[in-house]
Parts: sequence; structure tokens; C-alpha cells
Amino acid sequence: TSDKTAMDVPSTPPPMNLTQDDLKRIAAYKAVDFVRSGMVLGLGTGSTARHAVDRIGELLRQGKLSDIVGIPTSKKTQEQALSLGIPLSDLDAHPVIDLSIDGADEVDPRLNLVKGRGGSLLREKMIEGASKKFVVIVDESKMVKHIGGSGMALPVEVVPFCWKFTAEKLREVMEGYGGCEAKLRLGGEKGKAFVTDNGNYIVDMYLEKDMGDLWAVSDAILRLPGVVEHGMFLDMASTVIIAGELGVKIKN
Ligand code: ABF
Repeated sequence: TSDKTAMDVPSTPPPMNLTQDDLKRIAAYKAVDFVRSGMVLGLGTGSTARHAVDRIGELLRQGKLSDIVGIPTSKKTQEQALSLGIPLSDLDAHPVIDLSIDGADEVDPRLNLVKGRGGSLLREKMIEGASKKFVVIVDESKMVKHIGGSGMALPVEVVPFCWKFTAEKLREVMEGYGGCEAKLRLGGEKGKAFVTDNGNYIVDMYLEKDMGDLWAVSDAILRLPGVVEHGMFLDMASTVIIAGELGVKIKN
């Protein structure tokens, strides 16, 4: 991956008082520069992607963009896009997507991602996997040395049927890769499981260390019958836009 600093690094450093949300918005707006009229767009989920969807809606309203079709990665994004008047469709009608823009929870040096802490990983992976270009937008806090390095969860979507059995199998699989704790993600009501847009549960895996061969880990997890999908997006990002205090970096 080439790590070229974007030409638009401000000549004078930005005011140091940029909030994390400012950085998210800066990354999101930069990604929307890749959008062209007539495109079929994968619309991401989360607070960073939210800014990108808002921006697309704004450009449509201003007449600076036209003939856009949005493919939302969650019911939440679908509602946001509808409120902005973005025409929507789905993967059945558009099996090839021109450009997807979405956030991430972790980005490693090879642009592998952890996604899904927002609970939308399955639809995100389906839509972003069908995209000719997948632009990831993050503030600099998401950059990690290795997947799992943030100490936060690697989400795995599992069927609700006997989820404890599946969580135990996940723990067993991970023993060979440094071990992990696997916890059911809880939702709104106390003690109730979080339920995804697809009616499934999320088991959050907390990894102790660098797992090395991520593809082997991915295969081992996906082989478990109760597993639907996991939140490692390997070799999927075309471009990562990283907004930091000192400007915007673009990695391809
Ligand atoms: C979504 O964006 C999820 O895959 C990921 O968990 C989340 C990151 O959220 P945020 O942009 O709010 O940090 O795509």
C-alpha cells in the first residue's frame, strides 16, 4: 500500500481543537469527493459513515449530484438516507456496486479492518464485498498495529439457536491463535441479547494478541456451523482515508 499524504494537507496546521467528530466529518467529506453522478453507492453505518450519507444528501439537494442509487448497510442508514431523499435499492437489484463508503473500528498496516461494533457487519460485508471500490473513513484513533490491537471486540454474528454452544466453539478455535474471551453482546433491555437487522446475535471476541495468519483465523471461525459472519474485513478496502490533527492521509 502506498502511504502518500494527501496534497491538501493544510499549509498551516488546523486548529488543535478539532474534535473526534470533526475528524470523522473531514474523512467522510473527503470520501464523498469520489462520488460521481449516476453511481450506485454502498452507504455505510456508524457515526463516521453518517457524515458521508449526510454529505451525499446535501450534494443531491444542491443539484451537484444526480441519479444516485443508495444501497444501505443497515436499517438505521436506510432511515437516514430516506430522510435525506436519497433513492434507495438493494443488492438483488444492483449486484455490482460502484463505490461503498463506510467506517471501521480498526485498521491495520495492511488495511485489514475490524468492523461491526455497530452490529451491521453482515450487510456491510455483503455490500462492500460487491463494490468495485470500497473507501474506508476513519479518524486516526482507529489505526492499530494488529487486528485486535485496540483491545476492543472482534464481533461475530451467530444464530440465536444454542449461541452458548457456538461461543464455546469460538473459544476453542481461538485457543490455537492466542486465545480469546467470547461474550454475548447485550442490547437495550437489561440482560437481553442485542439482535441484528438479520435477527441474529453478536458474540464479541476479545483477542489477547496478534493472531498472525488472519485468513486461517477467518476460515476457522467461518467453519463453525452456528457462525453467520465475523467482523474481520480482509483485503477488502481499496482506500482508507485517515483524518488526524495534522491533516488527512490517504492509503491505498
Ligand atoms: C460501521 O462503522 C461498523 O462496521 C463499525 O463498527 C462502525 C464504526 O463506527 P464509527 O464510525 O461510529 O466509529 O461501519
